[in-house]
Amino acid sequence: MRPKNRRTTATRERIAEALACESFFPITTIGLLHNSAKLILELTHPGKIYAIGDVHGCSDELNELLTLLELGQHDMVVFVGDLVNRGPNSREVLRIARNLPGCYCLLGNHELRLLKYRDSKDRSILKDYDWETIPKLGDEDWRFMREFHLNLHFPGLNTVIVHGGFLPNIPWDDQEANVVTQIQVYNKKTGSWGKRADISGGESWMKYWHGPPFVVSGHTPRSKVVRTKWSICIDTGCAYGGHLTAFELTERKIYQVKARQTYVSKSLSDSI
Ligand SMILES: [Mn+2]
Repeated sequence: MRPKNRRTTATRERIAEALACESFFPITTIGLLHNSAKLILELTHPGKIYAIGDVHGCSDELNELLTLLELGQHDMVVFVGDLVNRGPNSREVLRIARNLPGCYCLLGNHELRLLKYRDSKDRSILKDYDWETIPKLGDEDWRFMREFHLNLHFPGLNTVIVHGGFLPNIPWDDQEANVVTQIQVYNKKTGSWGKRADISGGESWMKYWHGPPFVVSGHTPRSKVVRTKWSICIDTGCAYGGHLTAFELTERKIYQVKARQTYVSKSLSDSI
């Protein structure tokens, strides 16, 4: 089954809004291409659908995971975003994804920030690791990142894949790029949301997400896969010496490879 992209134009506009600049034409153009009849058509998908968690430049582990998956001709791979930064080889990860047949990439907060910088030239928004990545990226890498989707919906599986997550009580397909790429926690009392470290009294958005749809996300690294009835997070901190995880949507199976080394030090929580 193909993901439904009926709303792709709207989500492209949302990405463009988040980029907050006028040079969003490549996104819009690509959005129209993705809105073609071919992608709107929901086919009976004969293969598996693998969501892959935050790769963060860990190209060796990605190659190992792809070997483990033994991808068939009809299988589909969806990267949940944050392919770049932190790990040793962001450009190689982008190259692997670009050349993988049947591959879709979602927009992570790292790609969104890099694209914002690319358009605005505002250096103040960049993090230290962006400065290491930017000189290594070529035009084809930037063009590729602009094609990333905000989310992918598989109606037949009642499942949506997104980088960060969703706020409760708002339809998932009506939420802004800044929210869905960045949310980790939500404070029910104040309604505020953001990173775990920034929101006091915040709890994982997953605790407040009661579905449907079932949501597959990354973005919040933990030492293991965590899940609730209506969501799963597959960011297992590969760049922090954890694992790189794939989740197969039709059989709901987990595949993992261990990080070859700790590229960045951080202790990982094992709880939601
Ligand atoms: Mn992220």
